[in-house]
Amino acid sequence: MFRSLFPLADLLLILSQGAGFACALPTAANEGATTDSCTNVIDGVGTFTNSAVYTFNGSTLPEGLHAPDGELIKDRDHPSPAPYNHVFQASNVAIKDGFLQIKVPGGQTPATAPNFAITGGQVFTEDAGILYASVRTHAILDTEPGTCSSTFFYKTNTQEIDIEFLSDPNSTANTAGKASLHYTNQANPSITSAHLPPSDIGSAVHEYRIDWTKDFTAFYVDGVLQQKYTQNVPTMPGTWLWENWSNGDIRWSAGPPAKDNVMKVQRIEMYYNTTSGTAKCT
Ligand SMILES: *[C@@H]1O[C@H](CO)[C@@H](O)[C@H](O)[C@H]1NC(C)=O
Ligand SMILES: *[C@@H]1O[C@H](CO)[C@@H](O)[C@H](O)[C@H]1NC(C)=O
Ligand SMILES: *[C@@H]1O[C@H](CO)[C@@H](O)[C@H](O)[C@H]1NC(C)=O
Ligand SMILES: CC(=O)N[C@H]1CO[C@H](CO)[C@@H](O)[C@@H]1O
Repeated sequence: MFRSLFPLADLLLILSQGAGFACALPTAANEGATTDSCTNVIDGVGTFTNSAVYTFNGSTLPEGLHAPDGELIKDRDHPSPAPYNHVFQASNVAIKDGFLQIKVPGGQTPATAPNFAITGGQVFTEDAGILYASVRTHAILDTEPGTCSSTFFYKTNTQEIDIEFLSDPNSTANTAGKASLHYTNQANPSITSAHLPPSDIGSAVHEYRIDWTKDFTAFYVDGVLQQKYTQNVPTMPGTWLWENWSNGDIRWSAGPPAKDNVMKVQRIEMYYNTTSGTAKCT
């Protein structure tokens, strides 16, 4: 049988966040993988065998990411219902001006809309086997009141790690009447806390980072630790997502927004392990 031999090309980069990673072409250990795997050592977090960097210079979503179309979330059927449902539409996801743009269009009238739904957008990794990661999302989060914009890990409602920005200062989940960032490990009950965002969250790119190991989750803004949890740490493999949505619930997203609310992602940098068998090192 043909065995391909690759030179071991070690590339050591020291990233600004203190992450060093060495990428290598396939070796005997991972021969047969569809793409290269690599060794990414993140200080204080651990080692990850996969990495992906997504930028949005083109006009379509990069390979590895997907935007669902027509996924309806029935918030009105919850035991504690929201006024409206929300639905993710691919038409609310655009790649424009170097950004992945996820929109909740302004001026929606959900009382008369199909399924009483407010439309928003979502993008997720096609890899649904992510198990432990350090994911950095460089984004501008819109302050137009009435949405929840987020980067998060999801498998089930009790296997979920979120950074969420609630843009309406009046959301009763926000503190002191200020639009806030919320860091959560979902479970029953969830562990969550609200933090004031950077003052220019709506106009400047900031780095929102979640680290997830078997022992903890940690939440960073621009490389500065905001929160660390050791309770409710997910243990199952799942998907990474980016979303912007609204369901009119004053206890969370509030809204819908009067004007367009557009979450703009400039760059996603992920270091992760996966159980899916599709190794990636880009
Ligand atoms: C990722 O997988 C590698 C190889 O199995 C392992 O050595 C490493 O500890 C894992 N990383 C984390 C954070 O669990
Ligand atoms: C793509 O976008 C990233 C981030 O916006 C930028 O740093 C990079 O230089 C761009 N690459 C090209 C080929 O334009
Ligand atoms: C928040 O509540 C205040 C006081 O009721 C109100 O003036 C303001 O318009 C509300 N903001 C939004 C975005 O609804
Ligand atoms: C991160 C985030 O906003 N996640 C939420 C997305 O919407 C679903 C359905 O409303 C919630 O269950 C998630 O918590």
